[in-house]
Amino acid sequence: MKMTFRWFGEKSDQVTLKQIKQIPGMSGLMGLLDYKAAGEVWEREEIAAYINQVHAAKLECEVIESVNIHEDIKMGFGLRDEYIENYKTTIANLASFGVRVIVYNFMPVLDWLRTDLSRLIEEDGSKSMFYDEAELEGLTPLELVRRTSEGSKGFSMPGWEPKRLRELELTLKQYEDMTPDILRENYRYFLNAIIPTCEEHGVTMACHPDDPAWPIFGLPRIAHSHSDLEKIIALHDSPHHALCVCSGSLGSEPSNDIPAIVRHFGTAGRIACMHIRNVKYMGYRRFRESSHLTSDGDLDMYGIVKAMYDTCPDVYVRPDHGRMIWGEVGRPGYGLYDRALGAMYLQGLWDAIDNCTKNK
Ligand code: DNO
Repeated sequence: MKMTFRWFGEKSDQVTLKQIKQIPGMSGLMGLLDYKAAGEVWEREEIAAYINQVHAAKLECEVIESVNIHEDIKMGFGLRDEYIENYKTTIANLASFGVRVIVYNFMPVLDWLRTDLSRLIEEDGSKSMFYDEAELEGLTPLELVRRTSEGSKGFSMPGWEPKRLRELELTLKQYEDMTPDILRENYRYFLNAIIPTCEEHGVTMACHPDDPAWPIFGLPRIAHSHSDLEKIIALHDSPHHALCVCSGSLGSEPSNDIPAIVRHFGTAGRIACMHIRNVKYMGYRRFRESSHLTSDGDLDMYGIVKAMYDTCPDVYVRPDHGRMIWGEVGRPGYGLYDRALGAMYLQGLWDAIDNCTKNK
């Protein structure tokens, strides 16, 4: 397990590289350029500016997240080949700076989604992200976008780039006749085009699952269950086409058995990295993000780490969203303190498993 942390760049993150470096066991980052719109080439100079800073802080940057896919690729529109060429250039550019894994998703229009980015947890006064399907039903997509941008306290939110959201109404309309099968075929087309480039440059693509783990606003979503992930892996036969298993995204749906998913795809050699966090169920399609501690939520964190230890011990991992605690003000989900506690908890589980295994 290589422990990493998400960092949004010097101008955009309230957390500093020095603080990240001081978290015990931190090997590097899962980085991103949060200002890039889907479809744009990530230029060498901008990648260099980000990664050189990371290296100067004595951290690695072998994973990059949120290289977002233009909707024309997902919808199979005429300009998709142009956007695919851009994507290939981005892969080669990232590889030349030592990037080995790219995390992306194939969710139509909207990336992850919550109905409240800062819900008070009465028991201890902390705040966490919260989702309630009943609340969502009363909102139009545009109202939800407004609510999310108001709740983000001026910070950029990954997957919620302004350009994409400006075109929201039109894009939602364009998806009206899209079925999951058509979406998967467009996905296959994309993979067939880019995976040879990944093979040439030693990069693995890691697909992030749908968050939450069900369709929203009637949009087709194809990455939220064990069988969905099987279908995705079957789209292209290469170890460079893999998964980013996100326990909290898949875990929003109680019927998803996360340790079993990790075991299955880990054994098949198709997990490149993991986002690990816990979820507390509060009713049907109603949940909040809890601390990483098993007893605070409903996921089996030991089972998840054990499955990873047994089947894919070398993958990159990061603690995922954290609560806001100790008065911290920052990007919802991406404060310093609770994510640092999460990193320590995951490493504690790992050490205990490692000790028991070796001293058996
Ligand atoms: C949410 C993140 C996602 C993830 C992207 C990858 O906080 O986990 O934004 O990075 O879906 O493309």
